Amino acid sequence: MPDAEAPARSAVVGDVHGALHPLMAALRHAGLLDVHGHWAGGTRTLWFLGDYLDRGPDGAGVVHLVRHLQSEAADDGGAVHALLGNHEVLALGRHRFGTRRLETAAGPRSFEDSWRRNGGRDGDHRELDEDDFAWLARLPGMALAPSTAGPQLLLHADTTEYRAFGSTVEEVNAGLAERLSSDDPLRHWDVWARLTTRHAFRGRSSVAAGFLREFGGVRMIHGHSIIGDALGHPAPLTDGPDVYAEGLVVDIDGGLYDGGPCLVLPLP
Ligand SMILES: [Mn+2]
Repeated sequence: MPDAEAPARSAVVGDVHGALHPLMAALRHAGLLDVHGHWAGGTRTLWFLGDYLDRGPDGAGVVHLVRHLQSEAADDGGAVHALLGNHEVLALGRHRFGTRRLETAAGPRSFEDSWRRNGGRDGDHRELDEDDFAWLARLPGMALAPSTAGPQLLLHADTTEYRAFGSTVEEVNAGLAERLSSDDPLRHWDVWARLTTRHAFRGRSSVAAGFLREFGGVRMIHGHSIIGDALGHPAPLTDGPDVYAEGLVVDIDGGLYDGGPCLVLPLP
């Protein structure tokens, strides 16, 4: 008999955007972090869906927390996994290519300008070191998380543009890593542009079903698109994840930087 009081074996967290203290409070509430900021999840597994940086006060602090939890969880026989968000792609582009003028499909752009327009914070770039940027550049874009309900397809953005990088989870992750290690800023820009699109599955359960057939998983869980924006209410009124597309898709972006909650979704 499973113990009804036992915490879920795995949990998923959406976009943090520099909101270090609300994140820590939510992880403590879920029993995954102790009051000193150390891993308390034992052998449990925690997944982050990307967008650690920008908009909020301490994106670098969020990256450092995720990284030290990865190491502490591994020591305890647990695991912390982190996926790539479009804001990590932006931070990497700004770090590597700065103000260089790029002739993109959308017109002339620079990573510096786009980073600034999308909530980039100088403090984050002062506090991230080369090892942090190397870690960001290796983050996978997608993962299949096991659960008793079947594998859950985890990804940052609610977009089908991941198909441009590959047709399996492994291919997508290899394709992203190859592009993010490229010296060609336009290859890098292409990742940012594609992962910034959204709402591909809203009201389109057949698109969601096709995407799940292709990449695997009985359900997908994403962040990136604030639940309140999609449902037409202010972010602070969000009280839980939004399950849509006939139950095939779950949005867990509560809109932390907009005053919404930090949602921690347990997997069955
Ligand atoms: Mn995003």
